[in-house]
Amino acid sequence: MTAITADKLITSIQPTWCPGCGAFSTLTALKQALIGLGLLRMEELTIIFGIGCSGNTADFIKCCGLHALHGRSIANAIGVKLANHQQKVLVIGGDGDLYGEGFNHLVAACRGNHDITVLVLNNHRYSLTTGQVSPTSNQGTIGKSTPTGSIEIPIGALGTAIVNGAGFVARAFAGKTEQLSELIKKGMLYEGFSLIDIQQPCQSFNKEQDYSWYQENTFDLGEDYDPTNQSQALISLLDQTKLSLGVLYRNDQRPAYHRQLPQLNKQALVEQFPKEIDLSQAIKEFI
Ligand SMILES: Cc1ncc(C[n+]2csc(CCOP(=O)(O)OP(=O)(O)O)c2C)c(N)n1
Repeated sequence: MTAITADKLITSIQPTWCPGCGAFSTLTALKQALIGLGLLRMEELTIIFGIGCSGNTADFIKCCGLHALHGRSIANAIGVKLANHQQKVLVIGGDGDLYGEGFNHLVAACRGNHDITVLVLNNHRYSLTTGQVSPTSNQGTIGKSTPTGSIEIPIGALGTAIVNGAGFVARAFAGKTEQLSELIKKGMLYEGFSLIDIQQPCQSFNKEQDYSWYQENTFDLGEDYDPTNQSQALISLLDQTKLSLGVLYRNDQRPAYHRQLPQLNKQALVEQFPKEIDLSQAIKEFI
C-alpha cells in the first residue's frame, strides 16, 4: 500500500486548460482533499472521468480509474463501487457531461444512494467543443449553437438530486480552494451518494460569470442553516438572487445501496470470487 502524498498524484503531463481556467484551482483543492483525508491509500481510490475540459483532469492526476464515454462516468463508478466496497470512488465531469448527456445516470445514482462522490465542474458551457450552451447556461445566452440567445432556463440539478434521494449535496466555488477542499473531503467521507457542484469560471467561453461575478454573486451558508432540513434546502435553491455555498443538504438516515442489496451487503463481488481465476479459456474464445 502506498499512502497518498502530493508527489504520488503528479503525472508527467502539464494541464492543457486555458490560462485562468477554474479547473486549475479545482485540481489543487482535490489534491489537498485526497492528501488531507489521511486514511486513503492510492490503491483505495478510483476516479472515473467524463469527457470535456473537466474530464481531461484524467491526464493531470495519477490514480486508478478510467476516462469514460461522454455522460457515462457515473454508470462506471457505480459498477466499481458495487464490485469493491473498499474503494473510494470519485467522478469528475462537466455540467454538459453530468447534467446533460449523463443526467439520467445521475438521477439513478441519487435514487439508489450509491456510495460515490460526483464533482461537477460547472462552467455553464460545453467548453471543450468551444462554448456551446450547456444545461446550466443562463436563458438568453448567445453562443455558436444559439446565435439569437438560448430559450431554455437552466436545469435545477441540485434540487432534482435532493428530491430524488441524494444523501449529500453541496455547492462550491473554484476560487475558494480551501472551502472546496473541505467539501470534497466531507463528500468522500459521507457513505452514500454525494454531489458537489463546483461553480467554475471559463475565461474563454463564459465572459459573463467570471471571478468577479462569483465574488459578488455567492455567499456562504451560515451557522443557522440546517442542512438536514430537506424543504429548507429546496426553498433556498429556489432563491436565485445569489448562489449559496456550502453543504445544502445532508441525510444521515439512509443507508447506501451496497449496504442494502442482499447479494452484496455481506461481501463485495471481489471477495466472492477466488483470488486466482484462470481466464485462459475465456480469452481463447474471444481471439
Ligand atoms: C457521445 C458524444 N457526444 C458529443 C461529444 C462531443 N463533446 C466532447 S466534449 C463535449 C462537451 C463537454 O462539456 P462539459 O461536460 O460541460 O465539459 P467542459 O468541456 O465544459 O469541461 C462534447 C459535446 C462526444 N465526445 N461524445
